[in-house]
Amino acid sequence: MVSDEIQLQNLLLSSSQSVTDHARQKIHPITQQILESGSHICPLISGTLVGPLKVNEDLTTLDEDLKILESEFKARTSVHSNLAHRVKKSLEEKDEKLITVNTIEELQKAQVNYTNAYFPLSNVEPPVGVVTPGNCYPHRRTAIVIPYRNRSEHLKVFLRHLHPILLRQDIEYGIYVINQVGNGKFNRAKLLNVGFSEALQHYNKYDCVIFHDVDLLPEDDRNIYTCSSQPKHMSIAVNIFDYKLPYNDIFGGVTALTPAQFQLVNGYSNEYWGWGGEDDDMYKRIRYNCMSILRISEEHARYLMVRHHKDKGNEIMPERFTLLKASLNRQPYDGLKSLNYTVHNRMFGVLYNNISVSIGEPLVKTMTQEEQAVHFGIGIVGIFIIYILLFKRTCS
Ligand code: UD2
Ligand code: MN
Repeated sequence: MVSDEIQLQNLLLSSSQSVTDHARQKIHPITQQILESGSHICPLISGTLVGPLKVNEDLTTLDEDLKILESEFKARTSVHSNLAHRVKKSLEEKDEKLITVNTIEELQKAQVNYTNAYFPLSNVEPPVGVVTPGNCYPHRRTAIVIPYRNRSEHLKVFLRHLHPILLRQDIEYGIYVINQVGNGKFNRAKLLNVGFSEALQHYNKYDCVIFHDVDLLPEDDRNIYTCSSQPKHMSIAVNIFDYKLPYNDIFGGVTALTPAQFQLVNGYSNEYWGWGGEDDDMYKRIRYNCMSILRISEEHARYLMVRHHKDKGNEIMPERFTLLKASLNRQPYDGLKSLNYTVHNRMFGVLYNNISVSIGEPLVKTMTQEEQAVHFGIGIVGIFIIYILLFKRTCS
């Protein structure tokens, strides 16, 4: 989906042939300056992409590599801080009045001296924790939300791998690690709901939210981290599935939804505690709301999943099939609308943002695999004892 803001920007800042003189007069002085100074709007497909990539899984240099990346980030200056601030200051000195115009319709209707129409894209600098391109003005803004607990090595490999790719893609982005506090049952879907609301609270200009497992590493930077007119499934070809879709309706791994698409389906269900089901539930929500799933070419959408065992606290949820059957009944109330959680800590950093949360416990307690095994064992022993008691021969 192309937001109004992007349409507006494209209209005003595309080539001079497509923008009438009348429209040009409506351009804010800051935008004018951007055009004149040669700074440009980031292209849809950046020229710096390299295509297929090798994933660096070497753990020995990991901490050192991240330190270097962090210091590079600290030294970066954005186009915002360079030009927009200077122009804004000079406007303020002249005591000019700025009028906010957010959409094309507003702009066209505006009965104002158009040269003072404020073009919000150009001079709003993003907060700490959002990375912005260094040499062009972004018009695509993506929040990457990661459900997380006890996977620090995976997270470091992920950050080292992903940042350079996103920088090459010339988008504005923030990475939100949503860390589930405590040893209770893991709930990936609820963490993703938390991440969605936290990211938009932090920076309300995101036009795309990508829900991303921490152990998945893209193997091609032509897999662009932005949203589409339909919800997008991005991890199509994953090494553990032999680079093929395991089943057609799969919607796990890495997915991209605009805020409007996510809100339309009321986010994820909060009821899937433990492994599995939450991704299929989301697939149903999307289809139920008459949207389709978009997939880019499997040549570009390749991912490597770092090998791992099942985590403690994320055992397979046996009740997931029962939940899935009633999925659409629950959709109107179970999701973003019923989301509750407690934030322990918010840390907005150079390389990522960490949000530690308590998300509660399942209403109905489910058994862990060990508990199931113990119950099964007790059952067998019980049957054996009953058998012995009933059929025991007594010798006189
Ligand atoms: C599959 C899906 C995944 C999800 C899951 C079922 C793909 C490629 N992946 O992954 O998206 O639907 O099945 O729930 O289709 N995590 C932690 N700590 C934990 C447990 C999980 O950080 O203790 C996070 C982490 O980001 C991880 C993600 O949750 O990548 C999914 O868990 P998984 O990797 O154990 O599940 P997996 O690989 O079977
Ligand atoms: Mn995994």
